[in-house]
Amino acid sequence: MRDEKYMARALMLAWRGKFTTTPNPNVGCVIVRDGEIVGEGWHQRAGEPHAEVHALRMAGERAKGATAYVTLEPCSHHGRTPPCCDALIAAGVSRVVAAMQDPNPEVAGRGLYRLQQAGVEVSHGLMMAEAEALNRGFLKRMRTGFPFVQLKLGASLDGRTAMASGESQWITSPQARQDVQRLRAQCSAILSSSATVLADDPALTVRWQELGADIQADYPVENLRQPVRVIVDSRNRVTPQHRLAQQPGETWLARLQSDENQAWPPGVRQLQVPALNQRIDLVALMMLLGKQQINHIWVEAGAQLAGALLRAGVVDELIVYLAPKLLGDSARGLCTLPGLERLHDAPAFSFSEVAQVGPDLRLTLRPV
Ligand code: AOF
Ligand code: ZN
Repeated sequence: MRDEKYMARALMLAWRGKFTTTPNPNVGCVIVRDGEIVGEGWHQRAGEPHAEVHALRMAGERAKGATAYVTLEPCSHHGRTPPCCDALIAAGVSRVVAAMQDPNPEVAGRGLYRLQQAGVEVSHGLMMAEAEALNRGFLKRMRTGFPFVQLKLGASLDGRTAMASGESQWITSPQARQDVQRLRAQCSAILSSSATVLADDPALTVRWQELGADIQADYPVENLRQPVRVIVDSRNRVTPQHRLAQQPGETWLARLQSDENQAWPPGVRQLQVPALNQRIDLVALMMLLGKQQINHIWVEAGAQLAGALLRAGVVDELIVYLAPKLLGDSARGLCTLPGLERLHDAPAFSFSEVAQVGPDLRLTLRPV
């Protein structure tokens, strides 16, 4: 019971890194001695100290004989920073409670094993589901090599996304669009298509001032990180003049063949991706993005790419903003899929959450 209270606090602290830690996971740590919290911390940014190190620094001498609650197994490897299990042993911590093991092959049980070998009492599995929810992208990439993919869609009550003319600003409410900004800010990469770039010339950036006063108060502005913008561009249609090529952060153009004749701004890279029927092989693209340490992808695209990703079976979660409007029969549909002969063949989903966001609904679904 008491263990749960401290682990809940460690989880809460871990979430504070949600905008900044990628490609590293969100991790929180609480150090307790004689029923008193003597140290706590969370991982803030890749390359910077891990959660345990922050907590140990705060605890100082009081870490001796204490219990450390960590939302992820303490690491055992030399990455950008030294192993946390060694730091915990050196500080004289006598018990470590981890919510889950770290599936990173560099760690994978070795952190807990080394603690145990050093005489530290070790357990794992407390509030594991909550710890899994912290790092869906990191954990999927470590386990499978693939990023976690969230597909965002905005639609009317009759499942339409734009008028026949293409007019689509705005079907959903300002509150829903702020919610989108908040989720966008947490991903490692935003995926879109050249069709969207050519039609709307979007910036695809996170705009801190649009995230809301509560977020701005809790997360200082220097934490700003731009997700990588990844554009499926099989016919090399994006140019250096498009807005997204000039934004802070990086833009990666997923192409069949790179184009050496254009002078790209410094943040732009061309990724060569294998073809499937003369288009970008989306499964190969996901594998490649996983290799580039992209944990979590947020897709904001039109009906074509949305349909293609669903058909390729690479979508882990759908986020649908549903506006209480009817756009009528001539309006455009949610995603392009080949016509089905039988209901039996219809792709099916299950709802995992329904929330109201301003006047709209946000539906969270998983493919079944
Ligand atoms: C921990 N505590 O707070 C985090 C851990 O390159 P590095 O040194 O930052 O190591 C990154 C890896 O360490 C990352 O892939 C994951 O396995 C683990 N992250 N481990 O003990 C932490 N962030
Ligand atoms: Zn560590």
